[in-house]
Amino acid sequence: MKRIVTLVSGRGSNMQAIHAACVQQGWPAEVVAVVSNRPGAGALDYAAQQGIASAVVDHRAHASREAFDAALADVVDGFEPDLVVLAGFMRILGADFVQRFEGRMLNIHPSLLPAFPGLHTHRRALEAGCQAAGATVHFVTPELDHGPIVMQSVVPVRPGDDEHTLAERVLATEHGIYPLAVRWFVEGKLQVVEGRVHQADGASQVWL
Ligand code: NHR
Ligand code: GAR
Repeated sequence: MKRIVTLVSGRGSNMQAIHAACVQQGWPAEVVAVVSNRPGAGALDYAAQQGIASAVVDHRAHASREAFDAALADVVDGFEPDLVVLAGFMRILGADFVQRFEGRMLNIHPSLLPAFPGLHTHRRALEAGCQAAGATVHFVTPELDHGPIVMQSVVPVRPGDDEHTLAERVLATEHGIYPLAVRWFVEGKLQVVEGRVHQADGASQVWL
């Protein structure tokens, strides 16, 4: 069984989608922990309800980014993960943290990368006049939102959209693509060649 540790900061709907798919579809994997940098994160309530171990590493309790990263890495390592899944995790991780888990850490970012890395993606996509938006599952590398792309979803931008309506439309697709990407990882079906991700069965890596 592959051990999945999820890192969250908020409600954790992506973490829940992954946990539910893992249980319902009988993956050779288990979500062993939910780790949050925010004590009040809704994701922690879900973990408690489901009997998933959880931990809080509050970034405000650490004097520097390096100290936070080191504490977080120790907690995550303690759960002996085969895969670390960032699911709405909102702290930038330093190179030391990333290198400790490189090749076994995924993130979902709510834009069509390489467009709009960083924060406020939906607002920036609307301001740019984009006609399409989406989400990207990628391997985490030290450079923010720049790792090899596992899968993307595409949705239309509709007249009258604001960042909330667009975020909601994109989020619904995140709950489709993130569990699929994690399933591929735990089934050993992802291979990274020259910075590009191949799916062993030739399954489509875009959700339209
Ligand atoms: N770390 C690395 N090294 N590489 C990535 O690809 C990462 C990462 C850490 C988080 C998720 C993320 C995203 O998908 C992620 C990807 C937070 C920020 C940010 O600016 C940016 C990107 C992402 C998450 N955070 C502020 C900070 O100073 C704090 C914001 C807040 O607390 O609300 O860390 O886009
Ligand atoms: C998701 O839309 C995710 O893509 C995004 O935050 C939301 C978290 O929702 N992530 C980022 O913006 C990372 N910077 P969730 O907590 O319900 O999964």
